[in-house]
Formats: sequence, C-alpha cells, structure tokens
Amino acid sequence: MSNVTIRDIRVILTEPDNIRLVIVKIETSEPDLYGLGCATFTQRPSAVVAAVEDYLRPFLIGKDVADIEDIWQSSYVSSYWRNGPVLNNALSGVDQALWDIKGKMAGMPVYDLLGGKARDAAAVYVHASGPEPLAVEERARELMEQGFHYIRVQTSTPGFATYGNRESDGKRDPQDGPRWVTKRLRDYDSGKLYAHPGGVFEPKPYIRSALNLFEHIRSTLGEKVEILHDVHERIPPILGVKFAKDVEQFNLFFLEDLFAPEDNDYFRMVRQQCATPLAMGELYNSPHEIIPMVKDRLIDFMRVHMSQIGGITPGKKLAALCEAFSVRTAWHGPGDTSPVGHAANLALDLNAWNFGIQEYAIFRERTQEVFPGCPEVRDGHMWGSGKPGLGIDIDEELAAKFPFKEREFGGAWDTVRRADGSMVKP
Ligand code: GCO
Ligand code: MG
Repeated sequence: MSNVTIRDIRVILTEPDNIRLVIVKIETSEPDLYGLGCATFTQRPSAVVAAVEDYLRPFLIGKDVADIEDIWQSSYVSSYWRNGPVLNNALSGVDQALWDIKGKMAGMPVYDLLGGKARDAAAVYVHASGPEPLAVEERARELMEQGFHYIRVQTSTPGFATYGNRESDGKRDPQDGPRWVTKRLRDYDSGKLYAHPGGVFEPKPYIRSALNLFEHIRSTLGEKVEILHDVHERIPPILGVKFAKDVEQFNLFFLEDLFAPEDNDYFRMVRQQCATPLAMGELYNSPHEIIPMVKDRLIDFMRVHMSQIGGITPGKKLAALCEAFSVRTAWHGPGDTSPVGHAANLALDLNAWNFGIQEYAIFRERTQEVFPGCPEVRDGHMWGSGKPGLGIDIDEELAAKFPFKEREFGGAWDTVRRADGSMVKP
C-alpha cells in the first residue's frame, strides 16, 4: 500500500520518424510523479487508444499505484474476453508505466526491482539489408565497424517482393497473373535482375536468394560475425522444414519466424531433423500459443513483442518460464517498439539470467529528441542508465509536433501475394 493513487491515464500518439508510436502516461496523486508505458501496435493504434481511454482509465482511476500485480490481473479479465493484441497493448501501457512509477518511488531502475543485473549490458542485433548479397555484406561491414557483432541479414529476391528489404517491394500487374510468374521465374533463373517488380512473393526464388546470401556472407565475412535471418512466416511449412536443414551449414545465430503461429506444430518436425537455432514469438499474444513452444523446447529464443503480451509483468514471468526450459529471451525490438518499450525490454534483458539477444532498430534522430533518455547503445550493447524507473521520458510538446499522418488503407501491414494473386501471410 503506498497511498499514492492513479489520478489520470493519458495516451500520447506521436510519429517522429514515420512509425506510429503509442505511449501511455499515468499521472498520480503526487503532482510530479508519473510513469510511461509502451502500448505501440502500429497497425491498429486508435483501437488501443479506445481500449485505454474508454475502458482501462475508468477502471483504474483511484487505484493504488503500488499494486501492479493486482492491477494487471484484474485489468486482464476486466474485458472478460482476453489475450488479444489490442487489449494486451493497452494493458502493457498501464503496466510498464506502473513499473516506471514503482522504480521512481523506490529510487531504483526497474531491473533492480526485478532482482538486479545478471550482466553488464545487453548484446543487440541490428539489421543489414540490400538489393543483393554484396550490398548486404557492405552494410554488415559498416555495422561491424560500429561495434555490432550480431547482424540480421536480408536481401531482395530479384523479380519478387521479399520481407526486410524495401528495394524489391513494388506492385504486380494484375492482368499478368500466373503467366507473369512463369516469365519471372524463367528470367530469374537466367539471372536477369528486375527493377522494382510487383509486390509478389514466391517461396522458391526467396529460398534460393536467401541461401545465396548466407553463402556470400560466410565466404566474405567468415564465421566470426553472428548472422540472423527472419523468414517472416512467408513460406509453406514443409519448405520451412527443408530450409532450416539447408541453412544448418551456415551456423546462424537464429532463424526467425520460420512458420506462422498457426503452424506452430511444424517446429516439432524441424527439431527432430536439424540443430538450426530457432526464434519465434513476435506474433504471439496468448499464453495458449506460447506455453507449448517453451515446455516442449520447440524453440531456442522467445521473441515476443512485450506490449503484445501485456507488459513487464507477463514478460518477467515468461522469462522465468523460459529459463526452466533453457529457452533464451530475444524480445522483439523493431522500429515499432517505442523507446519506452525498448527501455522495458532492457530492464528484463539486464535482469534475466537466460537472456539471449536484444533486437535493436537503431533510434533515429527525432525519435531520440522526443524520448530523452533513450537507452544508450555502444560497443554492440544496450546499457542501463541506472536512473530510477525505466529511465526514459517523453517531451510531450515535441511529440505533438509529429502527429499521426493519414495513411492509405488505414496503415495496414503489407498485403503480399503469390504470382497467382493468392494472399501470403506477411
Ligand atoms: C522484426 C519484425 C518486424 C515486424 C514489424 C511489424 O523481426 O523486427 O519482423 O519487422 O515485421 O514489427 O510491424
Ligand atoms: Mg521478425
């Protein structure tokens, strides 16, 4: 019991660098005491705003800020139906803000509240992408020069759209249809490169271009650098099983999102056939899809997006569950995790003994200005500041200078299609 209560809960929307970010601010009965939490679901931000303002705010005003566990549990079931991305993001914004407040009241960083640091700093991985392997190699070398040792590599598939590399995303000529893919495949196989072909994804050309990329990176950068790759759930599962076996020779640090969450059970097949380290989790929201992956040791790295499961409170419990099964943490850390969310990731990165790696989408200039206290990254690691709470703030006046822009299709995630026009999970 702290006798400090929740006075108000506000949502701050800002996109300093063209990524829509959602921050929850809890103001308390102590005039200068407030907390910040990340509730960023960049494809559905206004749904999260409604979930916070219309439902959690009236439910929570007046509650004691000390009772994070009780607030989390009661909020989680206050909607009766639960475990979805919108309500979990709303809950995360509140939860992370309460951990921020608790740290400020205790005069301790959140990682100390959780039991202190198990490491000096959290190793991060960064993204190297390019239209072809040589460009990816060059970007990787630049990043290695900057002190990064873990690098996610993604390249284009000539003639098709591929996740993780903008150059290849274009629009498909609808009237071409399947005939188009025959032509594309024939020209692709003849090595003819395309400039910005349609937003069409074909599994086999992607797999060939990815294997070619790993071959190039290993033959030019050697085994020293740790390379990671994100399949982004796009290929038919049985091709994923084969791909995991084919990449074993390249000693990836991990292969990510080999399957869609709906195909979780295919991980069992991969486990029985190869030792490629597997990472999965950014698309998970519910304990029902997460727990089997851990208890059956189907993956090596748990990559949930912390605000998608409801914040630090479930995050710390998931980290502990993973430790019992030797699954390491690798919290999702893209550009659509706000710096507040990265600070929350970092608190668990520093505290959890079974930390694996932290994804880090390099903070852009304006984002750093809007969020004073962005976690420091140097020598390939993210460092705790030692400041109380999450150690980060938001300049609301500056944030207001970057309101959400109008977006085509409401800001929906890419619609990716096969050459025959059928939809691909993106
Ligand atoms: C990653 C992710 C992201 C997601 C994005 C969705 O590994 O960082 O795959 O790139 O696609 O966060 O909004
Ligand atoms: Mg991913």
